[in-house]
Amino acid sequence: MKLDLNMSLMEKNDAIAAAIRAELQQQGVYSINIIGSPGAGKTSLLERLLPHLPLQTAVIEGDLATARDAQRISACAVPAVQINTDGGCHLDAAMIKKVLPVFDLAKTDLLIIENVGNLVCPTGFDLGEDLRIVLLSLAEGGDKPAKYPATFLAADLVLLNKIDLAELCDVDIAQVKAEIAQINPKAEILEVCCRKNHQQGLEELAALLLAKINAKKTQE
Ligand SMILES: Nc1nc2c(ncn2[C@@H]2O[C@H](COP(=O)(O)OP(=O)(O)OP(=O)(O)O)[C@@H](O)[C@H]2O)c(=O)[nH]1
Ligand SMILES: [Mg+2]
Repeated sequence: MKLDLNMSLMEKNDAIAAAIRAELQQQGVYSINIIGSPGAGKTSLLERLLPHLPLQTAVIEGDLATARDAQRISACAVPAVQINTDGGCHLDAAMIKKVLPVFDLAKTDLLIIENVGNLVCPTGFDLGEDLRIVLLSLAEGGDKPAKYPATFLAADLVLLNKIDLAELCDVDIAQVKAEIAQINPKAEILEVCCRKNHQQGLEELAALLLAKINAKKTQE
């Protein structure tokens, strides 16, 4: 792949993302990029969702420091690699490209990338994904879609997590959904709860993802 020296940072990222997308497509790997604030429940979502997916899945974890999230995913018997950004507030396509050889892509159906916890910075960086999920914790307050519209505009699927805390946090779920629909009418919205013993919406989410993966396969 050729990268022109005069390319802007974003042009370079987009060129690498396009190469990743082509490689994953060639290997028959569907990919998902999950974006959400620190603590929104991204890793919890994966811990609860992975058992519902009858697929060979690989996970890339992005965090400023520690390998804790990759360890949590490995404990689910799913291959995981941790990227530490050492202060960086988002993953970029070059970081993904570098770690891809860790996985046996020929034997992988699904690659899930958990971005660095941040509702702003990851938005502009294409990672070569097929599907972008924005995970919103309702405990953060229902006004976040309106305040961070670019992130929700770029979402294919918005997950409303911590649905168990909505009432406690005075969040009107119907209002949140209406505000997301106003920003991005195309985004699908699902309610989930990722607490270990109070799971909700995970089977529905797994079915939705499997349908999307199958739809892409039949297009090819
Ligand atoms: N009440 C409630 N707590 C949840 C839910 N999902 C996750 N949590 C809790 O939220 C906290 C943060 O969860 P994580 O899964 O580590 O969040 P994260 O988005 O991966 O965090 P970072 O990777 O640090 O950005 C944990 O204490 C979880 O147990 C939920 O649906 N309801
Ligand atoms: Mg996490």
